[in-house]
Amino acid sequence: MRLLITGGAGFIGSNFIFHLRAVRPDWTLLCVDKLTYAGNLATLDSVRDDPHFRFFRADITDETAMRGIFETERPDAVVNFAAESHVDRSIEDPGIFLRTNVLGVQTLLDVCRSCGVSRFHQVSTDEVYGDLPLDRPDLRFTEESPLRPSSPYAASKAAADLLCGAYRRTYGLHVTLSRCSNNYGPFQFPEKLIPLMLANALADQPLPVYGTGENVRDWLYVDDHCAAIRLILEKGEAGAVYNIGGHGELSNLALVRRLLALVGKSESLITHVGDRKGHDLRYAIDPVLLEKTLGWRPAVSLDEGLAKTVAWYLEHRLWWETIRSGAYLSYYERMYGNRPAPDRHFDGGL
Ligand code: NAD
Ligand code: TDX
Repeated sequence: MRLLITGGAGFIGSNFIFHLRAVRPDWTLLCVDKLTYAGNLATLDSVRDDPHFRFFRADITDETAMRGIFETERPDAVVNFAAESHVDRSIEDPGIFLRTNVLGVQTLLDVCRSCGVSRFHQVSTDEVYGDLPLDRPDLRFTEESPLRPSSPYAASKAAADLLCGAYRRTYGLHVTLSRCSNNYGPFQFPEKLIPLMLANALADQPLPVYGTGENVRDWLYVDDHCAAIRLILEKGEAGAVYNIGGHGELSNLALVRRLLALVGKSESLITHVGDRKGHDLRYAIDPVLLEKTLGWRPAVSLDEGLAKTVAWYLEHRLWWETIRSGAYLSYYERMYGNRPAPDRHFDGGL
């Protein structure tokens, strides 16, 4: 298998590369990444000398570059992780989200089509479904739930999902899609909730919880997501959509309290700040299709995964401190420097 992985220098893509190195050591892995602020080559240090691994710095929206790589490297399959992935950034500046997350996917699909790539897997997100109410714990997202994205990020991912479906139907491309809940684990960029809170707690800085902190996310350890994608790639049905999640629901406030307990810091560091615009209330995935058809089960419980993640961030301070000391700081200042006081959640429909 010659597998082309886009976005492999980011959080989940790099973990996918490590997962495959461990369980499919004979596969050749071709990593394509633009190395945006979120891509970090240092993350791939452990595989860079592997003869079955190659790295290409390129933008998935650049058709000429993509065609060149595909024609030279002749991948059998593609898994697309490359994306602008941070909701808050999409609220600030949606344009780059549409370029990479929609036009980038169109470029990849076109190149796959003309180069005869036999499989394309698009890594999507549960955020395409919008949110669920807090007072209906019985409700979960299924693959049939309507697409009701709330943020520009989620809308761009939903658009890409629709494109994938259209290429399947129109051109008969072997496309699969997965929609996973919130991931956590090693190498997550410290703008996302868990690494940001850990880094702040370790520095005795305030922990900025948006709004009331009652918003619920459904957490999955990153390696379980990676295992699910590999299964779909190997056994998934063409045209199918698979939800991925491990019933790991927790409110943001409860999660932050657990992180503080794990690093032995005081809850007095918690600071409520103004809410995210359009902030989704609750995500919850029903993974029954993936469990029943492909036999997937998460291997790591939330307790175990959080302990492993905290241990990793404690042991790899250099990785995230380097990021936090660089260009990230100006973004951080913009994001949190002049944040308004907490306000109400916007609950209007479209
Ligand atoms: P990330 O931001 O950590 O990594 C994204 C990677 O894509 C980076 O290495 C970046 O350099 C690269 N990239 C960005 N634009 C590119 C472009 N135009 N061309 C080539 N490379 C480009 O993101 P992540 O958290 O690892 O998410 C990976 C994928 O999984 C995304 O598609 C995201 O929508 C999806 N997803 C993420 C989560 C989560 O909790 N993080 C959950 C479900 C789905
Ligand atoms: O400082 C913060 N304070 C805070 O309260 C940050 C960064 C986040 N939050 C809240 C917002 C969310 O309710 O924590 C929750 C998680 O926030 P993020 O880590 O930004 O993740 P989320 O918006 O849920 O999106 C993530 O999961 C789905 C990924 O970033 C997406 O790429 C993925 O598709």
